[in-house]
Amino acid sequence: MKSDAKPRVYDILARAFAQEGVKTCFALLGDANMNWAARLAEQGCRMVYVRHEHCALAAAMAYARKDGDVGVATVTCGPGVTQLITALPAAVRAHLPLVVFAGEAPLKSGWYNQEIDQSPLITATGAAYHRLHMPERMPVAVRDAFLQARRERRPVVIGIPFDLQGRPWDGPSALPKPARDLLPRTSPMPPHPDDVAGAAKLLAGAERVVVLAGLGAVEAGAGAACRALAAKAGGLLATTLPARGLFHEDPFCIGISGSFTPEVGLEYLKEADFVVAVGCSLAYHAGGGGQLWPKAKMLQIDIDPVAVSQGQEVARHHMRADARLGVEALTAALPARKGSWRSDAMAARIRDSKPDSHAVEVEPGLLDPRRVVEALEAALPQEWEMVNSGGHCSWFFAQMPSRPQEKFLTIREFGAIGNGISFAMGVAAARPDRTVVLFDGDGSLMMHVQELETIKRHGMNILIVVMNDGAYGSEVHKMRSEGFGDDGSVFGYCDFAGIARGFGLPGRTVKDLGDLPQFVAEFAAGGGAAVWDFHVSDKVLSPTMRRAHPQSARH
Ligand SMILES: Cc1ncc(C[n+]2csc(CCOP(=O)(O)OP(=O)(O)O)c2C)c(N)n1
Ligand SMILES: [Mg+2]
Repeated sequence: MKSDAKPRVYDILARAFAQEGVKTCFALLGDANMNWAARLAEQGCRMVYVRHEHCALAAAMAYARKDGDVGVATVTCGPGVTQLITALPAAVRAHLPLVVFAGEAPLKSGWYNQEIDQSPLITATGAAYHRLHMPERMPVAVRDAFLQARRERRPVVIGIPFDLQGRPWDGPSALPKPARDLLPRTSPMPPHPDDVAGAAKLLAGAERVVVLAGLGAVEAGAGAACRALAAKAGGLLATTLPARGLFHEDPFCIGISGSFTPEVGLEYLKEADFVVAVGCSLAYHAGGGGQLWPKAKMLQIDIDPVAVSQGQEVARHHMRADARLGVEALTAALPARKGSWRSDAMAARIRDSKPDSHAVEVEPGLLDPRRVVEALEAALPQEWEMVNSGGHCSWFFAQMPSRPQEKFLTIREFGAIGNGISFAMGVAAARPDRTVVLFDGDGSLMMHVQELETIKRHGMNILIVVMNDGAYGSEVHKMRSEGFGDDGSVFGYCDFAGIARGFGLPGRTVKDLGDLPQFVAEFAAGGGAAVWDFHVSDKVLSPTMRRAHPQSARH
């Protein structure tokens, strides 16, 4: 390490980041960020050096969601920045606070090979981009980036030309106050009494109520309040996909509402005449564009209520409030009712029904994905962290009703595959004392399989479960239903156990689900990471796929 008497700009920038309390940074180095990154590491920040910039950002997203603080990643200029473009829109839509330290091409030369106008690329994703071209102001600009990321809950990318980073520091020796000392201390927002009275009147007239909770309810600690409201209204509970598990112990929770709703839940949602949506943005998928509850009026309780979401008119009735305070006030104002939609028979039905009872005969030597998930649900310890990816198989992995919300991580915004392995790394970094289980598809895992090396090198505890149908399941079923061939969507069963071993990790192909308890016990005893490959039949369609593409089901 070269040590000049006079600090460089990158020294001060590293100190500014350290002062923001950055404990972990996901990084891939190049000329335009490596000096800064080395200095940040010297400040005590743990660096997770990944093998693709997309994965640095995606891991930081999961880290931010689990840690509850700002996620930090760093990339070099030009090609380092362009690799971020698939992850950023998801981070924007998932409202994740992130700060990305990106290099920029040097200002001093007339031409630079890796130069590209970074700002429009980044801002096209919905993230903020700030060029930092005045060294003396850079520490304040870093502080402001952290303030902006927290306040707007979105990614902020700062681009700093690397020739400026290498200059001697001529600014003041003291850093500005960190963002956390400046943030406004806000208290939960209570509802207006008129809104409470109006909502209580409406709700009192309803007979089949569903209380639907989203991540806003989770963040506000509104779980118990929602259960009390549903009990008083004699109604049922449901969650969005990211909030699943919030009511895992409640016998009247029908599970996830949306594309992943279990069979029985669909029936009940169809009968609902009133949905109280708590702390959820009413994304299209949460209610199938409203088709899941065709008869229901909707009351939304949220700090930022909306009439229209993702192109659909979603709620006519609103209460602006913190989720917990709003629900508690509504419960208190709701008159006691005589009848109830609830019954013991209903609770028994919810408990005993399979999420999907459709009969399918699978080929010998292949597994039924529904049975794979049942076996995993039974065998995996309750305290392990569960990470979900996308693809057709995600329907099956969503059917794990015994676990609490804080054990799951689901980020599905922007719908890109290939994120699972990065999300698992982000959770493993945020919870180093825990075991993380990633549920992924073969196509999705293959997209960033190089990160197995990162997982191995950093000694992360990650069990990767691959639902291997030898195909892009989401594509193959749709294409078959439209009479197309399998070209480009069927690849055959590649050997993930062998791939894992190539990266120095144990891998196995699980053939008999009866072996799982023993495999889990061995894995738990050894720790580290492993890849388990489950070869499943592509004859088993998720109910969502079956409904949308009935022709494919008959294939
Ligand atoms: C980055 C990206 N590329 C392509 C797609 C289109 N796509 C959606 S699901 C999917 C297949 C995923 O395959 P796999 O991970 O094996 O899961 P499966 O659907 O087979 O269960 C593809 C290619 C996408 N969503 N994101
Ligand atoms: Mg697949």
